[in-house]
Amino acid sequence: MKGQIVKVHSNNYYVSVNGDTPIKCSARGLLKLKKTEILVGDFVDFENGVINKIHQRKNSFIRPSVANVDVMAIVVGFEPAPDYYLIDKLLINAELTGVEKILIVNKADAGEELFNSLKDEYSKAFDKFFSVSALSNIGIDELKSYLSGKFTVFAGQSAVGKTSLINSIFGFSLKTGDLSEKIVRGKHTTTYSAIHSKGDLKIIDSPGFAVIDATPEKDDLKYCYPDFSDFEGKCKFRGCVHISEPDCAIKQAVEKGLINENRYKRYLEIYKEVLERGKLYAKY
Ligand SMILES: Nc1nc2c(ncn2[C@@H]2O[C@H](COP(=O)(O)OP(=O)(O)OP(=O)(O)O)[C@@H](O)[C@H]2O)c(=O)[nH]1
Ligand SMILES: [Mg+2]
Ligand SMILES: [Zn+2]
Repeated sequence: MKGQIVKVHSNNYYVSVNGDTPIKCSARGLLKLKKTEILVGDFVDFENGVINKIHQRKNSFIRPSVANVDVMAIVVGFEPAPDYYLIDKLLINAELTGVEKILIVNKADAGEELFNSLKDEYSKAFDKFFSVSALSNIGIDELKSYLSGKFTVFAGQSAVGKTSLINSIFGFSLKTGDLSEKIVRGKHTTTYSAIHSKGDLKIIDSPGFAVIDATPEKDDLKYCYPDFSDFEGKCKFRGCVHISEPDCAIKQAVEKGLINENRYKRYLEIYKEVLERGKLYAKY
């Protein structure tokens, strides 16, 4: 039988067939031997509680650890303060797979300042922006109708309100956490990814995280910036990576304010990181 993994928890895989109540399964020895990780969102063949085969994936992510999604929804809020590097790196990895990228700015009950500044800074990077409040139900209906019929993953820092949004969208009462407790004790409330679905809505709630790697090779990083695309190919040197080359169209566009300067500055830092990582791998 073919089904979809809706939850992975301590070597148990929960498989749902056509949205039905999930069946607890284990993985066939061979899959374990190959160290093939089975991800939430994977389509699998299973029989008598044993998964035999993972179907080819449309896409997959390491963090959050999910497969086959249509939309990467990055969730932020005014508290905890957004980690812009984390947002950029999530976007970079999403760009490599071609999934749709949306920004959900939660906690709008506290104002729309953050939403407006992020919308400005990331205007080219996201396909769509939402200002919502899980607690006050602001913007939830619009978000729901947009996500209807798409398979979405909620990703982002701990305590931004991913689970609170799931509760508000589906009318559930999943466990949410207290911000101060998370900051003081570094405690995450959601500890594993799981698909939640009802009608046409299908969303993965994932555990919050603080660090991820940008996965592209250094020369490909620039292609993960839609901000640059209008100016690509206009630099003096072919193969310009827009770092220190002369007559760089990207740098000129930054100076003219046509590309957001903060995004570009972080690009330089992320490029360095990717470069260092490449050197590290080359040692082995
Ligand atoms: N003011 C305000 N607070 C909110 C809103 N949504 C969530 N919160 C609060 O944010 C805190 C964290 O909420 P969670 O939903 O547990 O956050 P999470 O992103 O799922 O966190 P992890 O599971 O650890 O990744 C809780 O104290 C919520 O009450 C909102 O719309 N406005
Ligand atoms: Mg959560
Ligand atoms: Zn250039």
